[in-house]
Amino acid sequence: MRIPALASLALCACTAAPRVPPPAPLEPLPSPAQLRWHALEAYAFVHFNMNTFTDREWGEGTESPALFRPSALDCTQWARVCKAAGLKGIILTAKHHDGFCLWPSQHSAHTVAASPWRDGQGDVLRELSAACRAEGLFFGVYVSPWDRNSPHYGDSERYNELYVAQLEELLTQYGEVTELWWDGACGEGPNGKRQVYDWARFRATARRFAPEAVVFSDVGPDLRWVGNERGYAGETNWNLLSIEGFEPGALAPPVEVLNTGQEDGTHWIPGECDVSIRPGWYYHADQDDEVKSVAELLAIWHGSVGRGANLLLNLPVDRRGLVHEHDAARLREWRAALDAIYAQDLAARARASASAVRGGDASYAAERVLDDDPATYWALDDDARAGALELAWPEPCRFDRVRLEEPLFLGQRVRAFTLEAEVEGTWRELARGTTIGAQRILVFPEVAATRLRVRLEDARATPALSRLRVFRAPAPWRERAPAGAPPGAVPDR
Ligand code: FUL
Repeated sequence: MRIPALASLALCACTAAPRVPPPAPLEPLPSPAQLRWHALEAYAFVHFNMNTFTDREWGEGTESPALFRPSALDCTQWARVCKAAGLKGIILTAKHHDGFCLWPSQHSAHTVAASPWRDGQGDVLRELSAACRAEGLFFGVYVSPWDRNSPHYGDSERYNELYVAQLEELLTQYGEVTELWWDGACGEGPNGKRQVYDWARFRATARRFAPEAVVFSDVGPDLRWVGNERGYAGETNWNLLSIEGFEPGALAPPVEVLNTGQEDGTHWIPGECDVSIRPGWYYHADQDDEVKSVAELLAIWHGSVGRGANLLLNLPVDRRGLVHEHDAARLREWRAALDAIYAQDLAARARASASAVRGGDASYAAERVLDDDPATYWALDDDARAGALELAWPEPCRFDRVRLEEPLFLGQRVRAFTLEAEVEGTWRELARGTTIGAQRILVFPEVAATRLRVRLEDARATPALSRLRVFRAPAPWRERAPAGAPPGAVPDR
């Protein structure tokens, strides 16, 4: 799927050119591919491979290819389930640690070509990439560098050569690959030899064959692991990370750093939150009744997307080769809840004003946060580090959540902000936070307010806001403040 580039949107955003030049972009900045990625919000992981048939999470690499025999594999079903759930793409485990390849790799004998499935003529990647294209989803691949089957694993140079050749197959034979996903696991080879991955070469290979793809690992180069597999980014979440001297796996930065990013990080490497809809990554029939609840999935979405990260939600496809009915039903309920919660932007009925506007130029006025054009924004003069924006309603407006966005193409800026509401003539604090980034969602017990104020209190450079939205969730999903929780906190797990 092609996502429109923000850069080209920017060209047609304002009919009247601004009189005052925009704030200078603050480095580090996102690449065009990263900016497109930020707009995706949520997409699916699919763990489906040899482990599906052995009921395991990690295979040994000695499994017989004869075991791989899905009875009714249908990638169109996966794509339709994902699309209906609002998930924007699918990243498939093309090769997991046991080394079995879901495509007929010329560089391994341990592949679908040696299996009975489709008489050895099948190629799951071909079927999935076609299904994704047909349904308007992006397609991505997980390719484990750890390969417990390869006879060359541990013979570092030889195996790196083979791995690079497999990357080339994956990145050139299936149309556009939007995301390439690397975990950092590096176990011992069959002879006890330690493999040393050539990450620099792997990265260069990805750039060569898929320059438009975003590449995920603990330390990027484009997306970082968020430090846990529960689906939660830090409440403070910088898109910035310093990677000098670090590598994926054992040499990665501490998980706390990956969780929050670094305000003074040297590279733009935003967080991606991976989590499975069931306890396991792979399908296990005895987990059919352990699909996460809608409430859990909503909390995960708010803990990832609502903190400026993206959500990679795993679906363990079953032995038939289908997304199980329980998972598909739960995804539909989850999407219905999200659609109901975010159905109506109440800011559209408000009047916007600001404590100050950049150079007094209407191009940067408060109401720029009310349109859904990501290229327009409210901005302040260069020397400002704080400012306030207000919405006013003619009648009290009931709401329980606010969504904020920064114009990321200018770099990530805001370090501290507060939300306040005027309720029956008295101002009260609703929530406070640190970073905003791509998006920050604050949830709080419902108020009926005549005014809402976003007070930007501190920033790395003059702050700006591109969007402010206000919502009221239907009763079942309305926030009930957990005892002792700070105002505005989204319940964590
Ligand atoms: C990890 C792997 O070891 C797990 O099996 C799973 O694939 C997870 C998403 O990444 O590194």
